[in-house]
Amino acid sequence: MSSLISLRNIFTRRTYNVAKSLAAQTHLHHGLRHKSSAASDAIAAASIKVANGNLNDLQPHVRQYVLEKAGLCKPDQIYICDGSEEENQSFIKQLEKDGLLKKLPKYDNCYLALTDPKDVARVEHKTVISTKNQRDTIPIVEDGIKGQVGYWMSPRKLQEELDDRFPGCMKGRTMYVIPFSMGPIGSPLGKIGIELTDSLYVVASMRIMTRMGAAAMKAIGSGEFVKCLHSIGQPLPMEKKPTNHWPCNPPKTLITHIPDKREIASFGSGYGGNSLLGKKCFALRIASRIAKDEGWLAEHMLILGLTNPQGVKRYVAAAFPSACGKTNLAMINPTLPGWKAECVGDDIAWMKFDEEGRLRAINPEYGFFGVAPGTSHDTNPNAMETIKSNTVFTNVAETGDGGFFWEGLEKEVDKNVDITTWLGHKNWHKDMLSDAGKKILSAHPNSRFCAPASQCPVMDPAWEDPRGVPIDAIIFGGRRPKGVPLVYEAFNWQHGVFIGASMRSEATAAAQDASGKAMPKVVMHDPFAMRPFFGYNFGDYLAHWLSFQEKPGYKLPKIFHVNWFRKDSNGSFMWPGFGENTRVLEWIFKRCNEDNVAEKSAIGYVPTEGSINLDGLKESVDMHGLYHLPKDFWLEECQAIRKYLKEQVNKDLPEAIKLELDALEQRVRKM
Ligand code: OXD
Ligand code: MN
Repeated sequence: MSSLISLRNIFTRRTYNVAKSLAAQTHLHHGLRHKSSAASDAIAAASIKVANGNLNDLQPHVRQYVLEKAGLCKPDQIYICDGSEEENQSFIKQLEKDGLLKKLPKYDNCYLALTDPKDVARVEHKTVISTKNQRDTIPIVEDGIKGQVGYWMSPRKLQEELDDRFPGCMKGRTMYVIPFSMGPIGSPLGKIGIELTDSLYVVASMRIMTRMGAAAMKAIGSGEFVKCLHSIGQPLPMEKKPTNHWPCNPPKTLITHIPDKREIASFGSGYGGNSLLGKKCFALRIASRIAKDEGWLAEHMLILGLTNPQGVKRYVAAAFPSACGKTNLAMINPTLPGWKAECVGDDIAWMKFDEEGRLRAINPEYGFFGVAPGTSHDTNPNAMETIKSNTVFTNVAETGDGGFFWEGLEKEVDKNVDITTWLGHKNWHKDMLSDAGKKILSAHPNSRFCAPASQCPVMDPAWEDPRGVPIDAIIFGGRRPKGVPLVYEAFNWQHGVFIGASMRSEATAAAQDASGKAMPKVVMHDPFAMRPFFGYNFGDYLAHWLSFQEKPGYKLPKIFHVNWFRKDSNGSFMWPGFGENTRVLEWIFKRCNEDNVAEKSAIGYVPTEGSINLDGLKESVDMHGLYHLPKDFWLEECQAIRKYLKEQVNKDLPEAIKLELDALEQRVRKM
């Protein structure tokens, strides 16, 4: 049964009839247009039922957007979300009734969603940015080279694709209007969006991930808001019953951005980064473009507060590609006595220089949408505490006693408890093999928890400070099994920007190849950990970062690179990682105090002998090995970076970055 039917019984229906005033307002429209005119769409929508809220109470430009999209998507009714707990509970009940959420009774107010197995992750090749000029979105790559830093679509093609998808796509469903704030409401660093969606799972998740509801709607006033349209792309009645009660439309999935118009339209996927449009689509792709226009930075970075035993506090922002333990670092429990670490955010930082020239950062999000597998009391006890209540889990396994399970929790569940995998295989156990000899995973590798940030026991007292927190250091990192030392510091801002541009990390290209064999791991370029998230041409992005060094009075943070993942010749990790990473953070902290604990190397400043505090470390660590800079490795690294930047950024590569690369290569040659 669709959510619509029972919502009809729950909420009083109203009919909105403002055809005349709408016709007069349509000239305000600047966004995506269906081939029939926006005015006639809006007029068609004017007699639509409103299940909750009052369209007359909306600001004219908000009402305009809602009605125009309702006219296009033709939902049965509109529901304006107020964000209240009562409303949320009614949605959860509805989701349970529709089979989209299942209560996990072991915890308080926690639920499990299982998706169609075809809708489990972000789909990069179906994620596009549309600008008039291709070069505003992506660098023009060298002939015969496949671009890797974003996908561009012409406005004409985009219009065709949208016309093929959105007209009538919400028939039989409800269009929910979600007003939301990225950042504390009223923060000078925050921004407002409105997401229109036909998915209640999206509404419930957006309520966790953003500050959603009436206060955000009020905050719009007559101001700008980012327009976010989302549809699962399955009007009713559906031709086929949805798999797992999860309607979606994978063959037609398309995630589109129009940065010039601050507009997003996403079709066909209900999953996380494709559907919770406040996150990757708005807070990174659209926001990075707004940030360029307005002179600030929207980055794929965690924000962490560190207090030393003397009570001095500093904040750092850190960018890591996926699979590098970003959420674990954001919630680190320091092992060094007297040190405290507090979390401001685990994924995205919006950062702007204030009138005193200090870089200040907010976490635009309100929750964590974290990768579940690998999270445990050993790796991240604070995350485990955070997800004990009010959390939506997606594609994890379920235990017979109503709990969650995933790879990494083996030590934490009763050996005799039944485990049902995300795909519904019962009696799962860790040695389970399929006919083909492949391991069956209990949870999907990209399964997630979606939990309120306020529940994290180590949230920083200033995490909601509207002014943001002052950033003293920016850290780049990657998973580098060879050659890259534990930590090094950029010589200056420009060198630091070059280090960000050169970021690489080991990733599994795919879990299996076509024949089911495991694929080798490869080191991939992921500049600034932003490769899938740049909202504009990566070359222009580099120029934007570089421009801050020209600004008088700006106190530029120091820039570092860390690598927790170096391996020895036996393939074992050389550094213990996790809470012990505080030892590296301590060194970074000292460098921010200008302590004399660094010496020059070919690649940057590295710690002087003995300056990384190893007191109390349980295992012995080969610090010389961790710092060794093999000449051959670094020459190859220079070559790989040169090839990548030449092929991928080509004519848009700022001269300053080329000079940094030449200088690095020269220093390495002299090693
Ligand atoms: C995420 C990602 O989901 O970076 O945070 O993919
Ligand atoms: Mn991320």
